[in-house]
Amino acid sequence: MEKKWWHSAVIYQVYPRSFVDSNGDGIGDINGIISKLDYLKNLGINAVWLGPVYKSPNDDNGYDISDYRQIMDEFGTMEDMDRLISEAKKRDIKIIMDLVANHTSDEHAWFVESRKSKDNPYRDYYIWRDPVNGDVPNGITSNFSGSAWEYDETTGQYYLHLFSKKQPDLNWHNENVRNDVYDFMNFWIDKGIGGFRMDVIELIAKLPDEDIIPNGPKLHDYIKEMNRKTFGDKDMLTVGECWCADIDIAKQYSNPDGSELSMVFQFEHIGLDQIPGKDKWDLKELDTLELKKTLYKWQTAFHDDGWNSLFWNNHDLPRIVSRWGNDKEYRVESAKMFGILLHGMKGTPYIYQGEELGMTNIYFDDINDYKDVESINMYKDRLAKGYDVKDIMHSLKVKGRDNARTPMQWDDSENAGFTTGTPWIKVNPNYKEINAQSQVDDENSVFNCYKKLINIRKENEVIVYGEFEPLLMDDKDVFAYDRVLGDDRIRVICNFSGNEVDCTLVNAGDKEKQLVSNYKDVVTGKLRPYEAFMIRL
Ligand code: TEU
Ligand code: CA
Repeated sequence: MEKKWWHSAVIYQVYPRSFVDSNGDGIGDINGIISKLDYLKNLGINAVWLGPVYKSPNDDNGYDISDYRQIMDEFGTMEDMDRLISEAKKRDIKIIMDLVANHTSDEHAWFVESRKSKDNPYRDYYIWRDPVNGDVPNGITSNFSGSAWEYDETTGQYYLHLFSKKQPDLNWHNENVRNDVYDFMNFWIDKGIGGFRMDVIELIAKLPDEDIIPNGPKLHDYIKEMNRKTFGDKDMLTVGECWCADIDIAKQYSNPDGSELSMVFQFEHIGLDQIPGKDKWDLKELDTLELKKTLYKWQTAFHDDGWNSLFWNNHDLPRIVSRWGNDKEYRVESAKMFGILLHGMKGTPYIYQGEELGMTNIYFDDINDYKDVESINMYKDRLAKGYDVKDIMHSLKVKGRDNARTPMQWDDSENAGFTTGTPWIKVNPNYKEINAQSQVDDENSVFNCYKKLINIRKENEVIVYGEFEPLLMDDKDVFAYDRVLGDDRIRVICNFSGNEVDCTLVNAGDKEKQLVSNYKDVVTGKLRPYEAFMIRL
């Protein structure tokens, strides 16, 4: 397979609103990000996936865009953005932009026009339908609760919104829509960005009348067309967000012939702690054997015919150390275990801001502390449906997206060094204990474990291109595997549990062959709670 820079790269996701506030208004901004580029350089990452920074009324924190060619007022100016790209480039860091093109804001000029009249030139940019028996056109529901159809008085029709009603879905079957999207993509490509993360890209070719939402029949035609008309001849990283991709679909997207994308985010492992067929809020305990089977299935799926992305976290997901680890007495050990388990695998790893510090979930008790439209809509919806408020709050604590969106914890000063003003969302009170300042120079910190993992990938081709060989498939506690390239064999061993467990896969005395570990010394024949290491055999 032809080698690509993004095969050996590690990507760091910045959620701009919560990263660093440079001007005291309580909202993270572009100048704040620039001020932390040296921190990111020190960590060793190669690219930043930057959450949306385009002009937006912020119904969904920038995933509702009103102008793709301007910067959100709160985040700064286009000059700031150009400087971010060039300052990052000086440090060999590429900027991957978030491409949110399944929908726009209802305040985007296209939609403002579209809703004016049935014969407006922009009418067909969105998806409009007549009422059926005085009600919604069909039963499609929004990802943010309730019907996906919103009635618009002016013309007496409904428009489709798969997310909030301030996020009308674009009609990708209209060629003008597609060309306008390609135009603004090229506008950003010309600025020297390193690629795109494509928001819910699998939804663009929907056929709402046939109840086909993800993976519409024309999806891959559109992606190939986009590729040809925008990034196809550039050396860019492109990653599609694909909740419904199976292995065959992922191979199609990530075909090494370069006709579509570099890779996709698939979420099969992420859905394992919800009741099958229900919502993410309907909780189920994780079955670790199921998790192992899922991870290993994807690890062994590609042989020079596709590429994986690797992640535990993003801005939509709870913090992994709180979710499947232990965010109390074994916070440090379990945070490192997740890092070691993931970064030994084949694919491109993504680190979400604060993951490298072992940041935890927030556990708000008051619904008014939640800012996320998804959480607030779910709360109202379930309350109206008669759910117990205690159960609703519990689901939010476990799965709410705001868990990942509390401000980055930089130091132990007020508001964790995120802002000198009032933060837009509460800071996690554990910032005095968990913050970057206390970790950067501590060789035993989670930060330095991640730094080492990033470096291991750079120095060991076997981690990038080696085959993946599963071990201990039936052990519910120990996750182990080998990576093999020629004569080089690296073994990764992780205790996924908070108990001491037996393990005879390696001997004590092998400490010097360990590339990274989360305990200082070695013991023989067993693993301590969340113990994890990589060892060269
Ligand atoms: O997410 C897509 C998506 O399906 C999630 O919102 C999902 O419904 C839920 O969060 C999973 O737990 C993308 C973005 O990542 C998200 O932040 C946006 O809100 C959404 O698209 C709409 O643009
Ligand atoms: Ca600010």
